[in-house]
Amino acid sequence: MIKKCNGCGINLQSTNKDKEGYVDDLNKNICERCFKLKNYGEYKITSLTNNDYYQILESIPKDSLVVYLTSVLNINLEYINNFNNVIIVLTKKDLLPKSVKDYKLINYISNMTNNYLDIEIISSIKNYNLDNLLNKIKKYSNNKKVYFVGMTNSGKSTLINKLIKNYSDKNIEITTSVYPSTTLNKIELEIDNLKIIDTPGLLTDGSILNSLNLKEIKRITPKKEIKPRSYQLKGSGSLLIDNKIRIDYYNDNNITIYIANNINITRMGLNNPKLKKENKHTFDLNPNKDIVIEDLCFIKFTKKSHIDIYTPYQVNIYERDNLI
Ligand SMILES: Nc1nc2c(ncn2[C@@H]2O[C@H](COP(=O)(O)OP(=O)(O)OP(=O)(O)O)[C@@H](O)[C@H]2O)c(=O)[nH]1
Ligand SMILES: [Mg+2]
Repeated sequence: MIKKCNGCGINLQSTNKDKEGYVDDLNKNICERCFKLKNYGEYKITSLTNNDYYQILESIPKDSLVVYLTSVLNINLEYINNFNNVIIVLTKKDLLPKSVKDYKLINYISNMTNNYLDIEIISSIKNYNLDNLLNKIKKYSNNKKVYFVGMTNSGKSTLINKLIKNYSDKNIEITTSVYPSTTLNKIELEIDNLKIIDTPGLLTDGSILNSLNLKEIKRITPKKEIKPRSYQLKGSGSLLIDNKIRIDYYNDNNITIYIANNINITRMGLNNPKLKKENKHTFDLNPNKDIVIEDLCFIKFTKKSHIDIYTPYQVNIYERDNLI
């Protein structure tokens, strides 16, 4: 019988050290990659691709309940229409200021899609709304398997670990990490009479994480409640984020930046020699729009404005209605 890694779901094998699932001894329950990630924070890049992960999601029976997770910092419902019975879960609420109300976030999501049975806002690390979520899953599961789906890093495995801890007597911990592609295949578990299946997260080409090394990924990932930084912009100028991403503005505006608290933001004149002109993105914003720099930050603009953004990274930058 093929044995699977308890940490990432990949088939264990003891023949090829460079391939996923390697263990020196098949009696072990987690692969070497998970062992090193859990114990030393060492991350090994995997050769699996988004296509591999997508195929796993395609095998989900159409009548199953899908718990579709997306982080409040990176709302992405790109794949939601692949599924019929969906509970949308916004994760990592603890990272937004406490003053942000759940009903506003729910309202925002309900304007993006109609394809859901319910919406829940949670924080796994703060145990926030997990009872409510479990009740909703029970309500809609129909005694069938329940699939946890979402982009990489949306917090699927962290949530399942919390459900195991809170609602079962099992002593299992799936591998989680700040890096992309931690879970590599399906992991099936029984929790409180529910059959729950973790899946590998999907990747996007536009994530800034694709351009960063492991140390930088850790550095830009918010760990605590974000303290929004507000600026009253007068006339024209530039904001330089982390000494790299340049945002040029040309009229008065009130803006707020939501980014990890440790990242530097400096204001300067448009002719400052520090400023470089790389990969230009231009936006003509109507009032009350956000600009999202995928997996780095979002910026709330209040007034109509023309904005030029220059970045050394290949990163997706897009506008949306104000989230907050
Ligand atoms: N602040 C905060 N961080 C969270 C929460 N849930 C998960 N995270 C963090 O988000 C990162 C990704 O979590 P995972 O559970 O590994 O994400 P995943 O969706 O399983 O990712 P893949 O396996 O790659 O698809 C980790 O650094 C977690 O600690 C949460 O409720 N709050
Ligand atoms: Mg995972």
